[in-house]
Amino acid sequence: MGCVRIFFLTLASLSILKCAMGDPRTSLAGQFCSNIPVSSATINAEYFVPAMDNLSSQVNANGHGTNITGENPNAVYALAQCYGDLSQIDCKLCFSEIRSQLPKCYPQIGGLLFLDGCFGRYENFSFFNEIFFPNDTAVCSFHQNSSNPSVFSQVVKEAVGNVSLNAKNDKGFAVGSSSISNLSVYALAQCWENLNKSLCSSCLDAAASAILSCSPGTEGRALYAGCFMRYSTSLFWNVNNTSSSSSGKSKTIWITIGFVIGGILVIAMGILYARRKGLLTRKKGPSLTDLYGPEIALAISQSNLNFKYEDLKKATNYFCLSNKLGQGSYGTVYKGVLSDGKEVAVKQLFLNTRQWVDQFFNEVNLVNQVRHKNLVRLLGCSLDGAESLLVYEFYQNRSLDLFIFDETPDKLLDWPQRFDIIQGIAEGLSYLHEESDTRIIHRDIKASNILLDDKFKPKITDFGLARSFAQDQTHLTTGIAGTLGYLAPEYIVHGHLTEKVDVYSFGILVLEIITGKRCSSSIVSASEHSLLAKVWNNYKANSLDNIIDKKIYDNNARDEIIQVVLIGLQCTQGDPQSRPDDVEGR
Ligand SMILES: *[C@@H]1O[C@H](CO)[C@@H](O)[C@H](O)[C@H]1NC(C)=O
Ligand SMILES: *[C@@H]1O[C@H](CO)[C@@H](O)[C@H](O)[C@H]1NC(C)=O
Ligand SMILES: *[C@@H]1O[C@H](CO)[C@@H](O)[C@H](O)[C@H]1NC(C)=O
Ligand SMILES: *[C@@H]1O[C@H](CO)[C@@H](O)[C@H](O)[C@H]1NC(C)=O
Ligand SMILES: *[C@@H]1O[C@H](CO)[C@@H](O)[C@H](O)[C@H]1NC(C)=O
Ligand SMILES: *[C@@H]1O[C@H](CO)[C@@H](O)[C@H](O)[C@H]1NC(C)=O
Ligand SMILES: *[C@@H]1O[C@H](CO)[C@@H](O)[C@H](O)[C@H]1NC(C)=O
Ligand SMILES: *[C@@H]1O[C@H](CO)[C@@H](O)[C@H](O)[C@H]1NC(C)=O
Ligand SMILES: *[C@@H]1O[C@H](CO)[C@@H](O)[C@H](O)[C@H]1NC(C)=O
Ligand SMILES: CC(=O)N[C@H]1CO[C@H](CO)[C@@H](O)[C@@H]1O
Repeated sequence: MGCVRIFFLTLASLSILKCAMGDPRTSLAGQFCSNIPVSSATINAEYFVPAMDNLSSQVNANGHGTNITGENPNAVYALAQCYGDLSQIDCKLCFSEIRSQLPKCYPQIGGLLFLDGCFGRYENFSFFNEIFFPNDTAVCSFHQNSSNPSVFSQVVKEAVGNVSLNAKNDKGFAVGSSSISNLSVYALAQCWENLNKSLCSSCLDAAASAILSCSPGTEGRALYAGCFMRYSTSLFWNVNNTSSSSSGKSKTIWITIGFVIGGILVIAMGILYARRKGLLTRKKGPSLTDLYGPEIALAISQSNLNFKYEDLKKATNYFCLSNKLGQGSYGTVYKGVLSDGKEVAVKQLFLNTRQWVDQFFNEVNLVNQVRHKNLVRLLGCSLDGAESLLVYEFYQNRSLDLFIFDETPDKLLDWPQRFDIIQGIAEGLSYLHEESDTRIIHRDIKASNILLDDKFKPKITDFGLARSFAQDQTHLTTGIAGTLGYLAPEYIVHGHLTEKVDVYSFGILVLEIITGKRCSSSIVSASEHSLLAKVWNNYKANSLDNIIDKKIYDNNARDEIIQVVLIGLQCTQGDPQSRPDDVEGR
């Protein structure tokens, strides 16, 4: 094994980890996108950002909010609701997840997103009084855990009945539990606060009757357009709340976060202003000169980084959904085949770069020069169409998450392959941090951002451009980019961005690769919440063998695997100073 120094893991660092935060419950309960694509002339993305900004300030103050921005038919109607037991800080974290995940519906014109701690929706029509939608559903766990299903069903019925009754009588939110002898069931009910009493009641009645169909499963969730309900055999809600009406407890944290959020707002307003000033709708393909003036147009068109929008549109079969590869930060990625037969990945950006195109182009140019065998190459961009596009190399095996979390045998990566992947990611990251001319902090290292080529060599994608999306002169970030679960505590709480943030995410990723478990998988019972906590517990109990993915466990490799687990733990220490600088392994 390589040169990574394994520090002695002190008890102090363990306690830092423990006090990281409460539980914002950001695991996914369900996402439903509308089936109407945005027609290219009516890009409601223009209004999405300001609508979310406005919602964000309402959610911070009240735990919920609604907003309408723009004019029909392009208007954005948006709603967000935190569930009543979340503390103010957990509510913020949950909403920030909503804000970053909702655009995954793009280019569909709207969508609903249910997380376990909050809800968000946006559409181009008014839906604020809707309590049903076509995909209303109960999501059940089929795991049963009761020697006596009929008694269990009785307990579920009582818990659900009590919370829906209490929620109707008390501002649309209630938690509660019921038990008979050694059986306990915990339940939560939440109506969106903009609904009047009668709409709330109807929604809760429907949700309650739907969720009962989950019994005797150990978990049930009802997802309705106007309310959310859940029951579980484990206690999943926060016992110690600081409900939205209670005043801030820890002022220092609020000030820091306020500062960060303020920063996001200022930047977003800046972008908005810049965009408003510019070209809102444009039907026929204008020339680069029309768009950007002769000087920039000349620079772009003479560059070999320039792709034509029309060509890429054809290459991706008009951004056909069957070509969709996935969702990266800032946009949807499609597979494309250029006229010369070359396969590429085309990212359709959600944000419009038009007003800062020269700067954006510089950044593309810069990132194009960052070359390393473990980094995905950015081939160029297109700036002359309805949306800005980025063009990347295409890799046959898509992304790492499709392999390590998959149970099917033909997707199995053995230990030597996983070890090579870890090693390759470490080398790529080291290069970004230290050896490339532009020092780059990735900010969003996670399994889905690691692509695999036909020989399963890892390639890090989605790096570099975060800088131009969130201009960042100081060390305070302007927007918390990244994915909860992979985010270092100091970055979430203080917005403090250094290479150590990547080192932390890398550590989480290493643990995922070894355990085959996601750090925050969807619909898990509350008890299996944190992968990191589980690994620590096994470390303390001297039983790390338990956490190794059974499919790769092998006596000969065991020592090496354990050593890599320790590196993962080393990288995820709460105190950034205790994390290694250099994750490269050779
Ligand atoms: C959000 O919109 C409301 C209603 O127009 C307005 O009073 C409030 O100031 C807005 N908040 C922000 C942060 O723009
Ligand atoms: C929605 O947010 C925008 C941007 O802050 C604000 O101008 C508008 O007044 C808000 N509308 C409503 C209905 O809250
Ligand atoms: C929403 O957008 C679709 C597609 O652009 C359009 O057909 C529809 O009329 C819009 N709805 C409203 C209420 O404007
Ligand atoms: C929503 O319902 C429609 C038809 O009722 C179905 O085609 C679609 O797959 C559903 N969407 C999800 C996410 O379940
Ligand atoms: C829950 O409901 C049952 C009847 O279904 C009732 O006997 C019990 O008192 C209720 N408990 C609470 C805490 O409301
Ligand atoms: C609950 O108690 C019953 C007997 O009283 C027993 O059969 C059952 O296994 C217990 N269940 C659990 C989960 O402990
Ligand atoms: C089964 O139910 C018991 C009692 O409610 C609970 O303590 C235990 O954690 C449950 N086990 C699982 C795997 O959910
Ligand atoms: C609640 O709102 C709905 C829809 O706006 C309306 O039809 C209904 O009359 C309202 N009910 C009450 C009691 O205000
Ligand atoms: C709630 O707060 C009390 C006192 O502050 C503490 O003793 C208890 O452990 C807390 N409970 C949870 C679940 O955090
Ligand atoms: C559900 C619940 O426990 N709500 C409590 C949250 O905390 C406030 C005050 O801190 C109480 O008033 C609520 O009853």
